[in-house]
Amino acid sequence: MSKKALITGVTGQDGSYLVELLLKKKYEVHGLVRRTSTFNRGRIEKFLNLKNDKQNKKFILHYGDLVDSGSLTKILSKVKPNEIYHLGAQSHVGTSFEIPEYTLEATGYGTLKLLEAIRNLKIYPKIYQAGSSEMYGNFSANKLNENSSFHPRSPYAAAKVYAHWIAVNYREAYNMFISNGILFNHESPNRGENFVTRKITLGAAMIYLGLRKKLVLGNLEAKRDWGYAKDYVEAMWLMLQQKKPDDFVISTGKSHSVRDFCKIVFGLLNLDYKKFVISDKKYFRPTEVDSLEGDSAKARKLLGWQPKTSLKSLAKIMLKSDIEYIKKLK
Ligand code: NAP
Ligand code: F7E
Repeated sequence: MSKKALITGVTGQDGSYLVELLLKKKYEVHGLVRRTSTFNRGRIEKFLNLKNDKQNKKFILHYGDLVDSGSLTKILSKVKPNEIYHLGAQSHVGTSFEIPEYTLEATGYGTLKLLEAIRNLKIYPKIYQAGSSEMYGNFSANKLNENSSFHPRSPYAAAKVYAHWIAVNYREAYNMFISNGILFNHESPNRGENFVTRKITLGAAMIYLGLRKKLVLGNLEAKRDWGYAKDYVEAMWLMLQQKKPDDFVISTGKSHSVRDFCKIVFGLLNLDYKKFVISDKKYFRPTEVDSLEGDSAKARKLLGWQPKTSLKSLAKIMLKSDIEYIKKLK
């Protein structure tokens, strides 16, 4: 019998790559989706409309919401998954300053509601909890690993610290199999359009195709350790294939500034980014995380995981996809 997985956040960037990976591995995949007024299944549509009917039946969506514990209980008792990938969250750091209460509600409290529902139902799935490098906040001279301390610098990061520690607590208190991934930034053509890498590849593609003159960004000096989402969902899966739950940093170990990423992307089009990119204070955050660089030695050793995609290759993949996307729209 095939394993059953339930994904919260299935319509998001990581959800889309995880569905692909799990279907390839012959899982029956269930996804929690919220009701939205416009269609938001673009990233996973191709897995729902497969001509191959057999595969289609292996991917099933359920309406629910992380702020609605009744819906979580209903889905969990119906599906009884072997593995849960908890990716659902209000995941935009900048926006979390505008909607801090909702961010805590969905990202922090939503995690507690999910764990509590699982515990009360007396089901015993393996659970992946989507932690974030944003939890570290302040830059440290050393690369950040599982033992580095947290200093959240946004309502989003504070909510993720709560989610991380409540997951550790449920693991210790109730012996539940919960692994926290502490993932550094990961990007792809499926990245939301208001995260900086996608904003840059989409903006550069539009400038290249003559549809725009300028690209307005915020802080160009911030540095991030950027990897490819497709590589990172493999690490999530590997965490749940272990005998024991644990916490793992997933990162490339190399950081670059937003300015560097602009240079790479515009350079691929033989354009000088300085002629097109503007930095505007309106996109600066009240508190910024200046620099992040992760040490994923533990994951490399225990999971046998490693990143496969360089930043330049990632930029190429994203840019190519955005040029095709805009040409299609035109
Ligand atoms: P994303 O593209 O923003 O996707 C977030 C997902 O969460 C979407 O499917 C969204 O649904 C869903 N969601 C939001 N609020 C919800 C609610 N109240 N109830 C149910 N679902 C809800 O994020 P991502 O980049 O795939 O990231 C996946 C997870 O990893 C998130 O928890 C994120 O915080 C974390 N993370 C991401 C990164 C990264 O670099 N990408 C790094 C570390 C950690 P809608 O489509 O309906 O909005
Ligand atoms: O910002 C700077 C911005 O929004 C990266 C989420 O997936 O990764 C993501 O959070 C940096 C920041 O990602 C713009 O100030 C400059 O320093 O792409 P971002 P993030 O905040 O790092 C972590 C690991 C997560 O967990 C989150 O869920 O880029 N920046 N100019 C800009 N950022 C945005 N969004 N837009 C700009 O115009």
